[in-house]
Amino acid sequence: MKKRIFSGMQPSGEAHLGNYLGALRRWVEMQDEFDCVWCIVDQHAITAGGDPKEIATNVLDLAISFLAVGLDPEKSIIFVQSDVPEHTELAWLFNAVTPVGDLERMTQFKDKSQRFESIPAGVLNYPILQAADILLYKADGVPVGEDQKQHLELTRDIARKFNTAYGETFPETEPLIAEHVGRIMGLDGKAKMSKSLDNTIPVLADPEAVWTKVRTAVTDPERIRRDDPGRPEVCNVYTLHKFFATDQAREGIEEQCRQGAVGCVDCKRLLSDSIVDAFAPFREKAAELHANPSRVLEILDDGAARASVLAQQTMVEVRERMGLDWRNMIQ
Ligand code: AQP
Repeated sequence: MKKRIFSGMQPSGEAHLGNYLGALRRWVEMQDEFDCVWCIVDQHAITAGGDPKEIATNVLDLAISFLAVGLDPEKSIIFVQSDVPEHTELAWLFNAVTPVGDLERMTQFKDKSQRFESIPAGVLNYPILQAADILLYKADGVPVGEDQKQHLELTRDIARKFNTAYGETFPETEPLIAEHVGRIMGLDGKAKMSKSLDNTIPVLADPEAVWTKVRTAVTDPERIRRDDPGRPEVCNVYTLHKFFATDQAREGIEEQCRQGAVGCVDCKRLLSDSIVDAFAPFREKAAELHANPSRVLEILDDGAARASVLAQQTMVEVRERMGLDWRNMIQ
């Protein structure tokens, strides 16, 4: 039997280079080898509020991005979290086995809670819903970026605690974090590229929009004049070139940067052009899908129906184990 893989992405803005390199590109590769379930996690995107209209539009846009980069509904289940209510049911039940202290020590909670005067409980409980997303499908592995490693450890703890309290039910899911792409840095070169930090390079945007973003990227801060020798090893633009340029082109950029023969603006222009070229076929496919949203909705409906079958199987088991299948249990 093929191993089951689950992963999700928030519809909280345009898919960016970090999402693509750290997640989507790998998801596409995994489809032939594994039994894959890919989810648009809209219930995560509302944990800290948000404009309802924007979230709804983002769901459709993210579904289009999934399909445009090559996720294939013939090979994988592609669906929206809120279409399968068992996610929130299981999350509630996992509250019974999750210590509050474990949630409070999550780095992402500590970082995000700084942004609020009054912290929404959803920001604290987010990893419980994430554990439910994954364990509902009894996933063997979850491809994620490094930002999610700690949450995945918590998912394993929750599975262990549930199994100890109620009997063997859930696997201990493995985080699948790829080398080199686990943490793509944002345009500021300091923080992880992240939609909520507005430091992203969108992957399906038109060429001008890509350039508008890339031109603001921070480079080597010690390089003041154009002919100052650069230090590619500290420059995020150079790091990003590695994902797009051939070995030969990359070596050329590195050498010219060290000699001060190529300026940072030219280097960013090269990067922007490479990104625009690399994503051209995906942009084309996305435009086709935008013109035919009913096809996208069909795919999501079918995905939700297939995901529901798996989710319901797990919940029958969980309800019985926890004493919630009470009508049958009192007979
Ligand atoms: N910078 C990144 N480098 C590598 N992988 C990344 N991922 C996200 N950013 C990077 C991976 O993409 C998948 C989807 O994650 P997400 O929807 O939480 O992405 P986000 O852009 O980080 O979203 P937000 O809305 O801005 O959320 P926060 O602020 O929570 O990060 C995951 O597999 C993730 O690891």
